[in-house]
Amino acid sequence: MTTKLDEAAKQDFKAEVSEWIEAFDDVVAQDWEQGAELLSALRRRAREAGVPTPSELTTPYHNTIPKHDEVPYPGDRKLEKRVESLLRWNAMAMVHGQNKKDPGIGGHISTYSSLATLLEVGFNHFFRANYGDQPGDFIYFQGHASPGVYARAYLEGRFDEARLKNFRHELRDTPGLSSYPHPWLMPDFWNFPTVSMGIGPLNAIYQARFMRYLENRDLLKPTERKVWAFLGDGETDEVDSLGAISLGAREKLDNLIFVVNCNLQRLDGPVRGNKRIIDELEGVFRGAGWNVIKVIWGSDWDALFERDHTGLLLRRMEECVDGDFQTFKAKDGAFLRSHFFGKYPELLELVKDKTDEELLRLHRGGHDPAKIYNAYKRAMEHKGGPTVILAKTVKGYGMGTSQSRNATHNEKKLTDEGLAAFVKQFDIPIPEDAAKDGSFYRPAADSPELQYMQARRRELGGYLPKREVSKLDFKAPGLDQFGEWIRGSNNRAVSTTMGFVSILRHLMKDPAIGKLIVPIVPDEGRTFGLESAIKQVGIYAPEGQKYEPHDKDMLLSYREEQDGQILEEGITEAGSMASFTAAGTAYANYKVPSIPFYMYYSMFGFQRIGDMVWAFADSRGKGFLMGGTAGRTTMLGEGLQHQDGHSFVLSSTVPTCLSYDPGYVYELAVVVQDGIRRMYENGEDIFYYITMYNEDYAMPAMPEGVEEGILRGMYKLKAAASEATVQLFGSGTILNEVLRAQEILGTKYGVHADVWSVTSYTELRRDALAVERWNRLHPAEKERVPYLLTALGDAKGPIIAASDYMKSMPDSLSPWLPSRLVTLGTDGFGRSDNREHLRSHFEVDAQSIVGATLSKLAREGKFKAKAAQKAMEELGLKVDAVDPAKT
Ligand SMILES: Cc1ncc(C[n+]2csc(CCOP(=O)(O)OP(=O)(O)O)c2C)c(N)n1
Ligand SMILES: [Mg+2]
Repeated sequence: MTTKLDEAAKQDFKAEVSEWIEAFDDVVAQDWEQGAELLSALRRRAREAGVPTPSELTTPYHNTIPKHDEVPYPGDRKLEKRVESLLRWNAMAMVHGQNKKDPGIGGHISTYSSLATLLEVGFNHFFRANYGDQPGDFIYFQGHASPGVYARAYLEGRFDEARLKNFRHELRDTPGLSSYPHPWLMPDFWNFPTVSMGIGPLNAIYQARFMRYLENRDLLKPTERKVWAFLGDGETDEVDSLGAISLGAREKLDNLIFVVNCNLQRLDGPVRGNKRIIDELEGVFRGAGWNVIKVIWGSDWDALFERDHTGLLLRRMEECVDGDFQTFKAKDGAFLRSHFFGKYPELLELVKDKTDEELLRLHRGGHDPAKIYNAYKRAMEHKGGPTVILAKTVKGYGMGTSQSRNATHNEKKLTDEGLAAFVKQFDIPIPEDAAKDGSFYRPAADSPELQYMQARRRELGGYLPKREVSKLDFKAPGLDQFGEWIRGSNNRAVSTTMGFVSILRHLMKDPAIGKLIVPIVPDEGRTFGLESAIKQVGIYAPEGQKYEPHDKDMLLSYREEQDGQILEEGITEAGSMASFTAAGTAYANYKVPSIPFYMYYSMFGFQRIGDMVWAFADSRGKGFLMGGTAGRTTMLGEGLQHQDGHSFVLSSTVPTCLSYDPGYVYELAVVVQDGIRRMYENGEDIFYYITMYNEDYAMPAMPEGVEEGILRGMYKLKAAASEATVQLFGSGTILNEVLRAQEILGTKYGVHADVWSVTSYTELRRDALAVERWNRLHPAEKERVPYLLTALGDAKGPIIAASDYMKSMPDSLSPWLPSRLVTLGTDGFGRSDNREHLRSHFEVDAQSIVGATLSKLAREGKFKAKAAQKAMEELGLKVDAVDPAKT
């Protein structure tokens, strides 16, 4: 709709617009929230009337909270500043000193220098160490800011000087200080590993969600507890950082606060040199439904803004991109005057009474405690969704010539002059020589600043970070509880997946631990047959089920409940892994020993979210990763991207992960039972990776006395009819092929073989390595024997090992089985075809196992070579086919 207005009408209209704005200003002056309501009512009205109202996601480049809405700062600014200066110095001294005595040892100072005030306002006024008898706030620190967190523990008296001197010297006498937050290395201190960019923010979102899950399921008393995640602006480039933010808004996580340290730089240079990262993030977070609070300019800018009636100052800021802002902070006050204010005579006039020095010191919001306090306070009070605070800071703040330089991230040391200038700027009372050496400085415990600091922490319930694990009263169900699965399937053909789901359902009914089970699934519940579990315990949905499911009359309908037990994550393996992490560490963080079972497509596990698994292990996480649709040839039809033949190679790299490849449900049951006992009753910091297959076959009953073998990695499953000259190893579903091969070998070729079920190559190898190490270090003592060899005993002949995984798994035992071992496995890309063809292609079917056995016997002179060659033909083996590993 266009309307032609004549000149007079135009003027009239202009006046009307001014009147409207004035009226609006009046409302806002009284109550900004009413202003917001008015605007949204108008927008709604406009939409009803068909007037296009494109909504803008970004606001002008200034602070979200206007000056007149700020509350006064409640703390003692002078003492807090003093403490902060001491923290800055000691963090710097620690990194600097360490690099002086041990060149190249590394460390970071510029991240903390930009973050210090943001953390200090939290430590002094917000971060609670407990809520009565309940755990306190959770803080995800920027990993590279660790030196500052250590410096605080030093001032608090938690660390002594010797401890600081062991920063990045973890292998010396005094307990070390790890480079970054690692609960594995500092189990009394750090809670959350964050240093791999993106992992912290993602885990924080799911932590906040899991907290609500525990509350909604009556496992945790609701409190005002918050999850605070501090992240870098560069870190937001990681898909992990932003990929799950919509969950925060969708589930109304007002217990979640992100603080993005927008120092405009990452490692190499500016985050968005040609744009403004704060604008970009504002749009992204607001679009996802977050409450966004920008903290751009410090209080000393307020007066300038108040005097600038034309809006020119704001306009000038909006003409600048982050590359400009970075340059302004890297240069001096005169440069700022001429290049920023100098563009417009009116702006030069605005700052004419300020010296260059004063211009240089005009603070950014993220260095102003009053602005930060107001932002945090509003974030705490915000209801109905998460908040992100976008705080503008200076990277390398106070580091003289290093400040805001592209290379500042990697700065480890200052020059002597730089150090002298630093102690002068922050008024650290140490002699210049001591400054140059990077001497620490901690005032007397009864000094006003330390007394103040301690009083603030007392008020907030104690020190942070800290990690405490209490002994929990937990009794694992005994193996008798698993009787049904130990006795086999009565000839009914079932898969290990089906067996597992029925074990899971049974566990959830256990009166003692049932509630603690946390099933997690990324939109694959039906693939694993979870429908019955969905009906049994419901899917967690904080708002319940607002609709009537179309299948409500059916036996197994889709059930969402506010206290539902299953975490149905949707299609996000990373999000599911974050839930697994929150649930698997709840024993420490909430003192609730929840037991997560994360069931997923094994192909989309370790190789997709491997870094998160590593962080999970670092966190001392417990629980069960259940790799479903396992195996390169058992997962039929789906092809190259779906068929997993290598997750065990990856899982074997995680030191606390125990991996099992069970072929029978009783094996799986034994591992799960023992796992619950070891992790939760014994308190061992380990977790499990167990594969589940979807091939159906009759599950036998458990033979007598095989439990130890199952857990340690192998046991004899089926002895040969008469004395064996060959040993066959089988794992997972390929165990069936191995049993068939045993049969063919005996009946057709007169070769007798024992069959062994190998449940864990990883565990067998770890045991053998540990024994070997002991033998190496104790040459004068009687040699010990690895379990693998003890179990084999005097079993004769070559060993042919076959599994649905890569050959490197059995090959990892070759140091202890020299020349005896022949491995068959599924190296190479998968194909879409059926099991029979896949197993033939990858040479892991019964025929291939028979062929490999005869061939090995022939090489050893125990079977006629010609006969072996002929057997290949009889068995239908394509001896000249291209190697599947290469096709
Ligand atoms: C996944 C991952 N990739 C790369 C790195 C290496 N790295 C460490 S810090 C850093 C830059 C961080 O920039 P930003 O997030 O802006 O934090 P700042 O130090 O500026 O506060 C990089 C690339 C890492 N730690 N993790
Ligand atoms: Mg940055």
